[in-house]
This record gives sequence, structure tokens and C-alpha cells, in this order.
Amino acid sequence: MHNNFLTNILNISNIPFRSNSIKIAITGLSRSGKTVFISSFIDQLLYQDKIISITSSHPPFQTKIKAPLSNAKRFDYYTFIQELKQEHQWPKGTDEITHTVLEIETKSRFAILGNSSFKIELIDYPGEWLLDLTLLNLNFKEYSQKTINWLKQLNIKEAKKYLQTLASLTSDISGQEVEIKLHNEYKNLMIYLKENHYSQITPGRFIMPSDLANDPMLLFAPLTPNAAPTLFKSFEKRYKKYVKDVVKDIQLEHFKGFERQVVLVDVLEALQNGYGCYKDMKQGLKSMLSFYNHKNKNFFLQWFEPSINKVLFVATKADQTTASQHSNFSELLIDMVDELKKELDIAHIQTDTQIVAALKSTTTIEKKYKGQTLSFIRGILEDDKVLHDLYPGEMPSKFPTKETYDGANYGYKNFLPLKKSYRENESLEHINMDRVITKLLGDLL
Ligand SMILES: Nc1nc2c(ncn2[C@@H]2O[C@H](COP(=O)(O)OP(=O)(O)OP(=O)(O)O)[C@@H](O)[C@H]2O)c(=O)[nH]1
Ligand SMILES: [Mg+2]
Repeated sequence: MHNNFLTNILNISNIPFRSNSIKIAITGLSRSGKTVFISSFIDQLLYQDKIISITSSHPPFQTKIKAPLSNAKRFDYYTFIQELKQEHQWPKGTDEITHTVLEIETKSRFAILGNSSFKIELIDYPGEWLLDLTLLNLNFKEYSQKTINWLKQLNIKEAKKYLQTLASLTSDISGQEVEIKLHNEYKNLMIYLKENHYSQITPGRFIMPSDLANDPMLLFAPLTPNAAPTLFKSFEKRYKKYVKDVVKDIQLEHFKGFERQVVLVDVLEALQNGYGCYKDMKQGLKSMLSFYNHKNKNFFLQWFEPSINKVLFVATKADQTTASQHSNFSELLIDMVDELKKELDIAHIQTDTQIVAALKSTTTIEKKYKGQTLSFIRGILEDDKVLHDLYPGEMPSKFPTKETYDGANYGYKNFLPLKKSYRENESLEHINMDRVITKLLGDLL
């Protein structure tokens, strides 16, 4: 009797602390799958029929979408899900920060406590703008130096051309004409590098201007310190304004107060675009999360109290490979974020990884080829909109070394959402989104 009483008290003290609302930022570079991921996450929570097996360890819960926040752009779940389920199209790229609020009502494990509810605010946050937060830490001279060093390291023709332009500037050069020319040359280089799968691109608004397209504030570019003092002063002024008005007052403001973060990592993109892109993505991820680094902690504390205590690294598009490759796919994701996880550990931030397909757009089938049975994926290719069976090959379990890297060995294709007709209240076809829900919200359910 006495023992039972004690056990009950202990159990009750084990109930996870429930704050009434929790904020989750979903971040990742453009095209990494944020919008489809958030749409699927909401859809799985709304219609839990498929996730019941994993979540059966939790009491039932009910999810509702709440009214949009008055001070933020709405994440348009209804339009995105209509495109994915009915029109079999991917949503267009997003170039702004959007929010949505859900309310989850759970039945308590302890009848005496009754039902309880909590809110989750989800935010779709472009990784390009997250990279901008590193600029808070750099003055214009430092930013220029860092960018120039990076361009030198890339060792590619297009970057060398910009460095040559910088070297050709005379010390007395100034004026709007040269300012526009330099800005455009640097901006076009950033667009080129983005298209060629490089990750460490700043300022974010040069490639994703959103409402700031053609704003004169953006008229700057990195310069060799001391080379052209008048030009330097004028770019320095605009850089300072950009960091204060855009990075600090808008982009940082939206990032404050988050408890959990999802970082989408495009592992397949890194694998198929060569060693340079892989290295750059790894470094880019490090920069994106640099405010957790204990060395930067004091600096960032003055801007915001980093309250994130859980980071989940997710690689989506697992349906672009066969089911037999998923365990290697998971290993590759771990390989990509391993060092970062260690750094976050030091900062007492809990981390985990998960591969998913937010929307499963292919099926794995077995086919005979030259006497061997191989795993193929069947799906509608985005290129020609026709159903194909493709052999995506084997994935390594570690990223290759510089010497052995051959991007040509790996080629993953984009598929369109399958032409499935969904029943009412049937959630989006997926791989492992149930595990994401458990890893991200399990302690609250
Ligand atoms: N096969 C497959 N492709 C996916 C999946 N999720 C995203 N994609 C592909 O990735 C593209 C980008 O997905 P989005 O969700 O729009 O990515 P995003 O990160 O929001 O991109 P931006 O808004 O441009 O920053 C889609 O157009 C699809 O081609 C998935 O679960 N499976
Ligand atoms: Mg998007």
C-alpha cells in the first residue's frame, strides 16, 4: 500500500512539463523540402489514421488549426495540401517567413488530470535568411574578408572573375555606375553559385529578395579592405543598414523564442553534386547553427536568449531512392551532421536525426535485370510527366573522400506527387512522418 502510494507520486512527478505553447522553427536551404514537410506534418496530425501505430504509445489526441497570427504571414496549409492531394503538383518556392498555429488536445494518462491542450506555432523559415544571422557578428570589413576567402577556396572560374574585378579597382574609383556594376556582378555570382548547389551564400536577400527587390539598401558587395576607400565607405554604410534593418529587425525578430528546431538537410543534393558542394553544405549548416556554438554564445545572448532545447535534423525525399537504401541514407545524414551534433551536445541541446518522405511519390518494385533481381522505384518523372521505373543505384553509408568522390555515380530524379485519389480525412502518403511526430512532440502527447 505504502509502496503503491510512493510509485504513484513518482509517476506523477514524471509527467513532462507542459507549457501552454511551444514554437518550432522549420529551417533549411531553399528546395530542401520545408513547405512540403510542414504541410505533411500538419496533415498527419490532423488525420492520424496512419500514425496510430507509433503514437499508440500515447493517449489519443486531436489537432485543430487555429486562426492565423495577426502580426505574421500565414502558412497556407489549405492551398498547399490541395496542390499536393488534388492537383498532384508541388507548391511553388516560398520567399518569406510564414507561421501557423495548431492546438493539440490530449487525453491525460491520469484520469484525475482530465484533458489538456497545448498550442504549437510552426514557422517556415528560409535557411538563406538564417545564414544572414552570422552577419550580426561581422562588420563590413570582416564580412568582406570572410567572403573573399571563401571565394578563393571555391577555386572556380566564376568566383575568380569577381576576385579579378576587385583586384582591378583603382583606389580613387567611386560613383553609382561602378556601385551598380559591382553589386550586380556579385549578386549574379551568388545566383550562379546557388544554382550550382553551393550553400554558404550571403546576404540572403541577394538571391531571395522577397519584398526588397531593387531596394537601394541592397546596393553593396564585398570589397577588398583599403583598396577603394570612397567605395568602401558607401558599401559599408548600406551593409550596416542591411544588418540592422533587415537581419536584426526582421529576420532575427522572427527567430526569437523558439524551443525546437527542425533542420532540413538535402543529403541527396550534396551526394550528387560533388565534393565541393558537400563540403560547402556542411560548412553552411555550421554557419546556420553558429549561434548555438558556445564560442559565440555571449555575443548572441545580447540579441536574443537562445531557448532552443531540441534540434531534429531531417533529410526528406527518401522516396527518391529504394527502401533497401534507407538505412544507408540515414547513415549519410548522420555523417553530414555528426560534428554539429557534438557542438550542440556541449550546448545542452538534444539532437536527433530522421529520414522521411513528407509526400511519398514513388513505390519500390523488384525487377529482373540481366538475371539479377534489383530494386527499382516507380513514379511520374517531373521532366516528362510520364511513369517510369528507375534504378537509382546503391547509396554509400559515408560521404566519399575528396579523392573518391564522383558525383556522376549518383543521380536522383524529381518525381511529381502520385495521382492518388485521397479519401476524406486520409492523410498524405509519407515515409516516417510518424517518427518525426514522436521525436518532436512525443514528450508532450
Ligand atoms: N520525392 C519527393 N520530393 C520532394 C518531397 N518534398 C519536397 N520534394 C521536392 O523538393 C522540392 C522543394 O520542396 P519545398 O517543400 O517547396 O522546399 P522548400 O524548402 O520549401 O523550398 P523554398 O520554398 O524554395 O525554400 C519540391 O518541389 C519537390 O520537387 C518529398 O517528400 N518527396
Ligand atoms: Mg518553401
